[in-house]
Amino acid sequence: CDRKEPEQRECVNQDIIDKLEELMELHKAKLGEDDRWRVYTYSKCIRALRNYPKKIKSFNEARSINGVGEKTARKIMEIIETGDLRRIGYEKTDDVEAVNLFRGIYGVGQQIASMWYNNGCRTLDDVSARKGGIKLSHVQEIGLQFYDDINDRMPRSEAEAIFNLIKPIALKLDEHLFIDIMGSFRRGKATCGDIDILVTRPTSDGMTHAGLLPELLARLHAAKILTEDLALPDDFSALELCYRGLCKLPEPDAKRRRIDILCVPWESRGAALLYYTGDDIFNRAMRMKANVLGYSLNQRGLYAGVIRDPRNRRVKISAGNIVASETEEEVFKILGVPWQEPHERVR
Ligand code: DCP
Ligand code: MG
Ligand code: MN
Repeated sequence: CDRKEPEQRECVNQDIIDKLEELMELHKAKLGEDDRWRVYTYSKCIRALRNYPKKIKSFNEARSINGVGEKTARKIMEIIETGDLRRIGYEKTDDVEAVNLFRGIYGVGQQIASMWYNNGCRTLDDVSARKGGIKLSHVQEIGLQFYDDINDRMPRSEAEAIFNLIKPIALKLDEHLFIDIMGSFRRGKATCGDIDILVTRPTSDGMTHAGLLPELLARLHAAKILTEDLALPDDFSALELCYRGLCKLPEPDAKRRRIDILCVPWESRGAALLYYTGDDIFNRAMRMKANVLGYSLNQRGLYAGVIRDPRNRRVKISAGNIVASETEEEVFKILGVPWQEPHERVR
Protein backbone atom coordinates (compact mmCIF):
# COMPACT_ATOMS: atom_id res chain seq x y z
CA CYS A 1 0.00 0.00 0.00
CA ASP A 2 0.99 3.60 -0.32
CA ARG A 3 1.58 5.52 2.86
CA LYS A 4 1.20 8.90 1.26
CA GLU A 5 -2.06 8.78 -0.60
CA PRO A 6 -4.89 7.47 1.54
CA GLU A 7 -7.33 7.27 -1.34
CA GLN A 8 -5.21 4.62 -3.01
CA ARG A 9 -4.69 2.28 -0.10
CA GLU A 10 -5.62 -1.31 -0.60
CA CYS A 11 -4.25 -3.42 2.26
CA VAL A 12 -6.77 -5.74 3.83
CA ASN A 13 -5.54 -4.72 7.29
CA GLN A 14 -5.44 -1.00 6.55
CA ASP A 15 -7.64 -0.11 9.55
CA ILE A 16 -5.05 -1.69 11.86
CA ILE A 17 -2.12 -0.11 10.03
CA ASP A 18 -3.74 3.35 10.26
CA LYS A 19 -4.06 3.14 14.05
CA LEU A 20 -0.56 1.76 14.56
CA GLU A 21 0.83 4.48 12.28
CA GLU A 22 -0.98 7.12 14.28
CA LEU A 23 0.54 5.75 17.46
CA MET A 24 3.98 5.55 15.84
CA GLU A 25 3.77 9.19 14.75
CA LEU A 26 3.00 10.19 18.34
CA HIS A 27 6.10 8.38 19.58
CA LYS A 28 8.12 9.97 16.80
CA ALA A 29 7.23 13.36 18.21
CA LYS A 30 8.76 12.44 21.57
CA LEU A 31 12.42 12.24 22.32
CA GLY A 32 12.89 9.42 24.83
CA GLU A 33 15.07 6.40 24.26
CA ASP A 34 12.00 4.16 24.68
CA ASP A 35 10.02 6.21 22.17
CA ARG A 36 12.69 5.67 19.57
CA TRP A 37 12.62 1.97 20.25
CA ARG A 38 8.81 1.91 19.94
CA VAL A 39 8.95 3.71 16.60
CA TYR A 40 11.33 1.02 15.39
CA THR A 41 9.08 -1.79 16.66
CA TYR A 42 5.92 -0.31 15.15
CA SER A 43 7.55 0.42 11.80
CA LYS A 44 8.72 -3.21 11.60
CA CYS A 45 5.25 -4.43 12.50
CA ILE A 46 3.53 -2.09 10.02
CA ARG A 47 5.79 -3.31 7.24
CA ALA A 48 4.93 -6.92 8.13
CA LEU A 49 1.22 -6.09 8.13
CA ARG A 50 1.47 -4.45 4.72
CA ASN A 51 2.87 -7.68 3.34
CA TYR A 52 0.33 -9.89 5.09
CA PRO A 53 -2.31 -10.94 2.55
CA LYS A 54 -5.23 -11.96 4.79
CA LYS A 55 -7.54 -10.04 7.09
CA ILE A 56 -6.32 -10.78 10.62
CA LYS A 57 -8.98 -12.52 12.75
CA SER A 58 -7.36 -13.70 15.98
CA PHE A 59 -4.66 -12.95 18.53
CA ASN A 60 -2.77 -16.11 17.58
CA GLU A 61 -2.89 -15.22 13.92
CA ALA A 62 -1.52 -11.75 14.66
CA ARG A 63 1.16 -13.22 16.91
CA SER A 64 2.22 -15.67 14.18
CA ILE A 65 3.25 -12.85 11.84
CA ASN A 66 6.98 -12.27 11.84
CA GLY A 67 7.57 -8.80 13.31
CA VAL A 68 4.45 -8.74 15.49
CA GLY A 69 5.15 -9.16 19.18
CA GLU A 70 2.83 -10.02 22.04
CA LYS A 71 2.00 -6.43 23.00
CA THR A 72 1.37 -5.35 19.43
CA ALA A 73 -0.82 -8.40 18.85
CA ARG A 74 -2.94 -7.27 21.83
CA LYS A 75 -3.23 -3.80 20.28
CA ILE A 76 -4.25 -5.35 16.99
CA MET A 77 -7.04 -7.27 18.75
CA GLU A 78 -8.22 -4.09 20.45
CA ILE A 79 -8.45 -2.37 17.05
CA ILE A 80 -10.30 -5.33 15.54
CA GLU A 81 -12.74 -5.59 18.45
CA THR A 82 -13.36 -1.91 19.22
CA GLY A 83 -12.25 -0.12 16.06
CA ASP A 84 -10.08 2.02 18.29
CA LEU A 85 -6.80 2.08 20.21
CA ARG A 86 -7.00 3.75 23.63
CA ARG A 87 -3.22 4.11 23.81
CA ILE A 88 -3.39 6.78 21.09
CA GLY A 89 -5.45 8.94 23.44
CA TYR A 90 -2.95 8.55 26.30
CA GLU A 91 0.00 9.43 24.10
CA LYS A 92 -1.73 12.43 22.54
CA THR A 93 -0.53 14.90 25.13
CA ASP A 94 -0.39 18.58 24.24
CA ASP A 95 3.40 18.54 23.95
CA VAL A 96 3.14 16.01 21.13
CA GLU A 97 0.51 18.04 19.34
CA ALA A 98 2.51 21.25 19.58
CA VAL A 99 5.74 19.55 18.52
CA ASN A 100 4.03 18.02 15.48
CA LEU A 101 2.53 21.38 14.60
CA PHE A 102 5.95 23.08 14.78
CA ARG A 103 7.62 20.33 12.79
CA GLY A 104 5.35 21.30 9.92
CA ILE A 105 7.37 24.52 9.66
CA TYR A 106 10.02 23.97 6.99
CA GLY A 107 13.44 23.90 8.66
CA VAL A 108 12.13 22.91 12.09
CA GLY A 109 13.05 19.47 13.41
CA GLN A 110 12.30 17.58 16.57
CA GLN A 111 14.90 19.36 18.70
CA ILE A 112 13.86 22.90 17.86
CA ALA A 113 10.16 22.06 18.12
CA SER A 114 10.69 20.64 21.62
CA MET A 115 12.76 23.65 22.61
CA TRP A 116 9.99 26.02 21.52
CA TYR A 117 7.45 23.96 23.47
CA ASN A 118 9.67 24.20 26.54
CA ASN A 119 9.86 27.96 26.02
CA GLY A 120 6.07 28.14 26.27
CA CYS A 121 4.99 28.09 22.62
CA ARG A 122 1.81 26.12 21.87
CA THR A 123 0.47 27.56 18.61
CA LEU A 124 1.79 29.01 15.37
CA ASP A 125 0.69 32.41 16.65
CA ASP A 126 2.97 31.91 19.66
CA VAL A 127 5.81 31.18 17.25
CA SER A 128 4.96 34.25 15.16
CA ALA A 129 4.98 36.35 18.32
CA ARG A 130 8.38 34.82 19.28
CA LYS A 131 6.88 33.78 22.61
CA GLY A 132 9.54 32.76 25.13
CA GLY A 133 12.14 34.74 23.21
CA ILE A 134 12.58 32.07 20.54
CA LYS A 135 14.47 32.92 17.37
CA LEU A 136 13.69 31.87 13.80
CA SER A 137 16.14 31.43 10.95
CA HIS A 138 15.31 33.02 7.61
CA VAL A 139 14.26 29.65 6.20
CA GLN A 140 12.02 28.94 9.19
CA GLU A 141 10.35 32.32 8.70
CA ILE A 142 9.53 31.33 5.13
CA GLY A 143 8.32 27.99 6.45
CA LEU A 144 6.02 29.76 8.89
CA GLN A 145 4.77 32.28 6.35
CA PHE A 146 3.76 29.58 3.85
CA TYR A 147 2.87 26.91 6.40
CA ASP A 148 -0.40 25.83 4.80
CA ASP A 149 0.95 25.86 1.25
CA ILE A 150 4.03 23.84 2.12
CA ASN A 151 2.05 21.23 4.03
CA ASP A 152 -0.41 20.76 1.19
CA ARG A 153 0.04 18.35 -1.70
CA MET A 154 -0.48 19.65 -5.23
CA PRO A 155 -2.50 17.93 -7.93
CA ARG A 156 -0.32 16.13 -10.45
CA SER A 157 -1.56 18.49 -13.18
CA GLU A 158 -0.09 21.46 -11.31
CA ALA A 159 3.33 19.81 -11.00
CA GLU A 160 3.18 19.15 -14.72
CA ALA A 161 2.16 22.72 -15.54
CA ILE A 162 5.04 24.13 -13.47
CA PHE A 163 7.53 21.73 -15.05
CA ASN A 164 6.27 22.68 -18.52
CA LEU A 165 7.18 26.27 -17.74
CA ILE A 166 10.60 25.37 -16.37
CA LYS A 167 11.72 23.00 -19.12
CA PRO A 168 11.77 25.50 -22.03
CA ILE A 169 13.59 28.05 -19.86
CA ALA A 170 16.27 25.44 -19.11
CA LEU A 171 16.56 24.38 -22.74
CA LYS A 172 16.83 27.98 -23.85
CA LEU A 173 19.81 28.31 -21.54
CA ASP A 174 21.45 25.21 -23.01
CA GLU A 175 19.65 23.16 -25.63
CA HIS A 176 21.68 20.05 -24.71
CA LEU A 177 20.44 19.90 -21.13
CA PHE A 178 18.54 16.83 -20.05
CA ILE A 179 15.73 17.76 -17.68
CA ASP A 180 13.00 15.57 -16.25
CA ILE A 181 10.65 15.16 -13.28
CA MET A 182 11.28 12.38 -10.79
CA GLY A 183 9.74 11.59 -7.39
CA SER A 184 6.06 10.87 -6.89
CA PHE A 185 5.22 12.54 -10.21
CA ARG A 186 7.24 10.02 -12.17
CA ARG A 187 5.63 7.24 -10.16
CA GLY A 188 2.32 8.44 -11.54
CA LYS A 189 0.84 9.65 -8.26
CA ALA A 190 -2.33 11.75 -8.34
CA THR A 191 -0.84 14.27 -5.92
CA CYS A 192 2.73 15.42 -5.29
CA GLY A 193 4.29 16.77 -2.10
CA ASP A 194 6.87 18.62 -4.14
CA ILE A 195 8.39 18.75 -7.63
CA ASP A 196 11.67 16.83 -7.99
CA ILE A 197 13.61 17.87 -11.07
CA LEU A 198 16.71 16.19 -12.47
CA VAL A 199 19.15 18.23 -14.57
CA THR A 200 22.18 16.85 -16.37
CA ARG A 201 23.98 17.24 -19.70
CA PRO A 202 25.73 14.89 -22.14
CA THR A 203 29.48 15.52 -22.22
CA SER A 204 30.16 14.39 -25.81
CA ASP A 205 31.00 17.96 -26.87
CA GLY A 206 33.32 18.39 -23.91
CA MET A 207 30.86 20.52 -21.92
CA THR A 208 28.94 19.75 -18.73
CA HIS A 209 26.08 21.36 -16.83
CA ALA A 210 28.61 22.75 -14.34
CA GLY A 211 28.04 26.41 -13.66
CA LEU A 212 24.61 26.54 -15.30
CA LEU A 213 22.52 26.31 -12.15
CA PRO A 214 22.93 29.92 -10.93
CA GLU A 215 21.81 31.25 -14.30
CA LEU A 216 18.91 28.80 -14.42
CA LEU A 217 17.79 29.87 -10.95
CA ALA A 218 18.09 33.54 -11.90
CA ARG A 219 15.90 33.02 -14.96
CA LEU A 220 13.32 31.02 -13.01
CA HIS A 221 13.18 33.81 -10.44
CA ALA A 222 12.83 36.39 -13.20
CA ALA A 223 9.96 34.40 -14.70
CA LYS A 224 8.28 34.51 -11.25
CA ILE A 225 8.27 30.72 -11.07
CA LEU A 226 10.78 30.45 -8.24
CA THR A 227 9.65 32.60 -5.36
CA GLU A 228 11.88 31.76 -2.36
CA ASP A 229 15.16 29.87 -1.96
CA LEU A 230 15.34 27.44 0.95
CA ALA A 231 18.73 25.81 0.40
CA LEU A 232 21.41 26.71 -2.12
CA PRO A 233 24.49 24.57 -2.85
CA ASP A 234 27.67 25.73 -1.09
CA ASP A 235 29.75 25.38 -4.22
CA PHE A 236 27.91 26.12 -7.47
CA SER A 237 30.77 24.87 -9.62
CA ALA A 238 30.38 21.27 -8.43
CA LEU A 239 28.88 18.67 -10.75
CA GLU A 240 26.48 17.37 -8.15
CA LEU A 241 24.16 20.03 -6.80
CA CYS A 242 20.97 20.15 -4.84
CA TYR A 243 18.69 23.18 -4.76
CA ARG A 244 15.58 23.45 -2.57
CA GLY A 245 13.06 26.21 -2.92
CA LEU A 246 9.48 27.32 -3.34
CA CYS A 247 7.82 27.91 -6.67
CA LYS A 248 4.39 28.69 -8.02
CA LEU A 249 2.47 29.10 -11.21
CA PRO A 250 2.81 32.75 -12.24
CA GLU A 251 -0.86 33.42 -11.46
CA PRO A 252 -2.33 35.69 -8.78
CA ASP A 253 -3.85 33.07 -6.46
CA ALA A 254 -1.45 30.21 -7.08
CA LYS A 255 -0.14 28.42 -3.99
CA ARG A 256 3.52 28.14 -3.15
CA ARG A 257 4.86 24.65 -3.91
CA ARG A 258 8.07 22.93 -2.81
CA ILE A 259 10.63 22.27 -5.51
CA ASP A 260 13.91 20.35 -5.51
CA ILE A 261 16.33 20.67 -8.41
CA LEU A 262 19.09 18.08 -8.55
CA CYS A 263 22.03 18.45 -10.91
CA VAL A 264 24.10 15.31 -11.45
CA PRO A 265 26.99 14.25 -13.68
CA TRP A 266 25.87 12.69 -16.96
CA GLU A 267 27.44 9.32 -16.02
CA SER A 268 25.32 8.96 -12.91
CA ARG A 269 21.97 9.99 -14.42
CA GLY A 270 20.54 6.44 -14.27
CA ALA A 271 21.43 5.96 -10.62
CA ALA A 272 20.11 9.44 -9.80
CA LEU A 273 16.87 8.80 -11.66
CA LEU A 274 16.46 5.51 -9.83
CA TYR A 275 17.12 7.06 -6.43
CA TYR A 276 15.03 10.21 -6.79
CA THR A 277 12.13 8.35 -8.37
CA GLY A 278 11.80 6.26 -5.21
CA ASP A 279 9.75 5.61 -3.38
CA ASP A 280 11.96 5.58 -0.30
CA ILE A 281 10.79 2.11 0.72
CA PHE A 282 11.50 0.73 -2.73
CA ASN A 283 14.94 2.35 -2.54
CA ARG A 284 15.64 0.68 0.77
CA ALA A 285 14.69 -2.69 -0.69
CA MET A 286 17.00 -2.12 -3.67
CA ARG A 287 19.88 -1.06 -1.41
CA MET A 288 19.40 -4.13 0.75
CA LYS A 289 19.31 -6.36 -2.33
CA ALA A 290 22.57 -4.76 -3.49
CA ASN A 291 24.18 -5.28 -0.07
CA VAL A 292 23.19 -8.94 0.04
CA LEU A 293 24.92 -9.45 -3.32
CA GLY A 294 28.06 -7.66 -2.10
CA TYR A 295 27.35 -4.39 -3.91
CA SER A 296 26.60 -0.94 -2.64
CA LEU A 297 23.93 1.29 -4.21
CA ASN A 298 23.45 5.03 -3.88
CA GLN A 299 22.28 7.98 -6.00
CA ARG A 300 25.64 7.98 -7.81
CA GLY A 301 25.78 4.37 -8.88
CA LEU A 302 26.05 0.69 -8.12
CA TYR A 303 29.48 -0.24 -6.77
CA ALA A 304 31.25 -3.60 -6.46
CA GLY A 305 34.03 -4.40 -4.05
CA VAL A 306 33.12 -1.85 -1.41
CA ILE A 307 34.89 -2.67 1.84
CA ARG A 308 33.20 -1.44 4.99
CA ASP A 309 34.64 -0.92 8.44
CA PRO A 310 33.39 -3.93 10.44
CA ARG A 311 33.04 -1.74 13.56
CA ASN A 312 30.93 0.84 11.73
CA ARG A 313 29.27 -0.42 8.57
CA ARG A 314 28.57 3.15 7.45
CA VAL A 315 32.27 3.85 7.00
CA LYS A 316 33.73 2.68 3.70
CA ILE A 317 37.38 1.61 3.82
CA SER A 318 37.42 1.12 0.06
CA ALA A 319 35.01 2.88 -2.29
CA GLY A 320 34.97 -0.03 -4.76
CA ASN A 321 34.41 0.15 -8.52
CA ILE A 322 31.36 1.52 -10.23
CA VAL A 323 29.54 -1.19 -12.20
CA ALA A 324 26.38 0.64 -13.27
CA SER A 325 25.10 4.23 -13.16
CA GLU A 326 24.13 5.41 -16.63
CA THR A 327 20.76 3.71 -16.87
CA GLU A 328 18.20 2.35 -14.44
CA GLU A 329 17.93 -0.83 -16.50
CA GLU A 330 21.57 -1.81 -15.85
CA VAL A 331 21.08 -1.54 -12.09
CA PHE A 332 17.97 -3.76 -12.15
CA LYS A 333 19.76 -6.24 -14.40
CA ILE A 334 22.91 -6.59 -12.31
CA LEU A 335 20.85 -6.98 -9.14
CA GLY A 336 18.69 -9.60 -10.82
CA VAL A 337 15.55 -7.60 -10.08
CA PRO A 338 12.87 -7.79 -12.80
CA TRP A 339 12.32 -4.39 -14.41
CA GLN A 340 9.68 -2.32 -12.66
CA GLU A 341 8.04 0.70 -14.20
CA PRO A 342 8.15 3.79 -11.97
CA HIS A 343 4.47 3.43 -10.98
CA GLU A 344 5.21 -0.11 -9.78
CA ARG A 345 8.04 1.00 -7.51
CA VAL A 346 6.46 0.79 -4.13
CA ARG A 347 8.51 -1.31 -1.71
N1 DCP B 1 14.40 9.56 -1.07
C1 DCP B 1 14.86 8.47 -0.33
N2 DCP B 1 15.04 8.59 1.01
C2 DCP B 1 14.77 9.74 1.64
C3 DCP B 1 14.31 10.86 0.92
C4 DCP B 1 14.12 10.73 -0.45
O1 DCP B 1 15.09 7.41 -0.89
N3 DCP B 1 14.95 9.84 2.96
C5 DCP B 1 14.19 9.41 -2.51
C6 DCP B 1 12.95 8.60 -2.76
C7 DCP B 1 11.91 9.63 -3.03
C8 DCP B 1 12.71 10.69 -3.76
O2 DCP B 1 13.99 10.67 -3.14
O3 DCP B 1 10.86 9.11 -3.82
C9 DCP B 1 12.09 12.05 -3.73
O4 DCP B 1 11.88 12.46 -2.38
P1 DCP B 1 10.57 13.22 -1.95
O5 DCP B 1 10.71 13.52 -0.51
O6 DCP B 1 10.31 14.35 -2.86
O7 DCP B 1 9.42 12.09 -2.04
P2 DCP B 1 8.39 11.72 -3.18
O8 DCP B 1 8.57 12.55 -4.39
O9 DCP B 1 8.46 10.25 -3.36
O10 DCP B 1 6.97 12.02 -2.51
P3 DCP B 1 6.27 13.45 -2.35
O11 DCP B 1 5.11 13.46 -3.29
O12 DCP B 1 5.83 13.49 -0.93
O13 DCP B 1 7.28 14.50 -2.68
MG1 MG C 1 8.73 14.58 -4.25
MN1 MN D 1 11.64 16.18 -3.06
